[in-house]
Amino acid sequence: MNKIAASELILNPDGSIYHLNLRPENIASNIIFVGDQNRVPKVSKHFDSIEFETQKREFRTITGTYKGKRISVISTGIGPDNIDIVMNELDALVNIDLETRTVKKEHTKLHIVRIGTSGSLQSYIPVDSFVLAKYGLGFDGMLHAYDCKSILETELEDAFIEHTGYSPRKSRPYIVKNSDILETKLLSDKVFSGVTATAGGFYGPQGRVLRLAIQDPKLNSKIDNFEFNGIKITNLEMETSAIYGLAKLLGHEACSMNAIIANRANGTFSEDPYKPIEELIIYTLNKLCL
Ligand code: R1P
Repeated sequence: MNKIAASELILNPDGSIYHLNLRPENIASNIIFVGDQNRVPKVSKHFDSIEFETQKREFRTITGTYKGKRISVISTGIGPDNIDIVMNELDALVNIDLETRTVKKEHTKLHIVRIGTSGSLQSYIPVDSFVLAKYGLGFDGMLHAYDCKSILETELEDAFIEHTGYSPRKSRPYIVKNSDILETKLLSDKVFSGVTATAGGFYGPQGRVLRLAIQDPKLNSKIDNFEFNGIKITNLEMETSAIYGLAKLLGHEACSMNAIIANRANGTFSEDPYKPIEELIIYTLNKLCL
């Protein structure tokens, strides 16, 4: 068994993993991701009981039970670079023996659901609605650091690249499917199903122009009108594709639920963005812990 060096798998003096500050016994196998650390207690306030709480930087974790089922909620902060940290460290907590620094023989699967905020790209998906991401479409490039060819939806990627004339100077857009098991649990007639695009930034990478010109000013409208076998790109945020990619590579289940607080197609913003988030938290907890 290869021993993973201290420089590669970094532990804190108390044995917890470097960024998340967690030990293996601190997390449940059902995990909710939120971006904002202040959203963690907005999820855990619904729990029956709380057994553990910690925070380091933007990574806040609370573990407890909901309707008798053990569950953790963790804030990831913003962006795919943070998702690389959170997914690898969570996986290490369950699939690497931190004492011997070796990969465990038995694989443990995590069930991960992101509850995030997002902007809709389609006028038929209004503010205050919910979108479940059937696919994550990554513009961020993070996943290309890994040997990921086997999990990609290459036909869909090629059609998208051709339709948009995507610049070869940017990283190749990658597309990864969600977890069938979690989709079945979480989908209902209250939720749109779509493709969630993930950008590696908030302004230029999502086509927002303040003072800087962007590389392709027509990219957002080409994204909006892309269609392949009935599949359309529904919304834009900053984490989903990275979660889907790393979950699939590491053997975990993942699904992303989006509260639509802005509609980029018609320029509207929710009058009370906390309301759809609160409703999506309750909806997701109940579907997940049936
Ligand atoms: C940007 O404001 C942040 O909000 C969205 C984006 O994905 C990005 O993280 O999600 P969260 O509300 O989950 O953070």
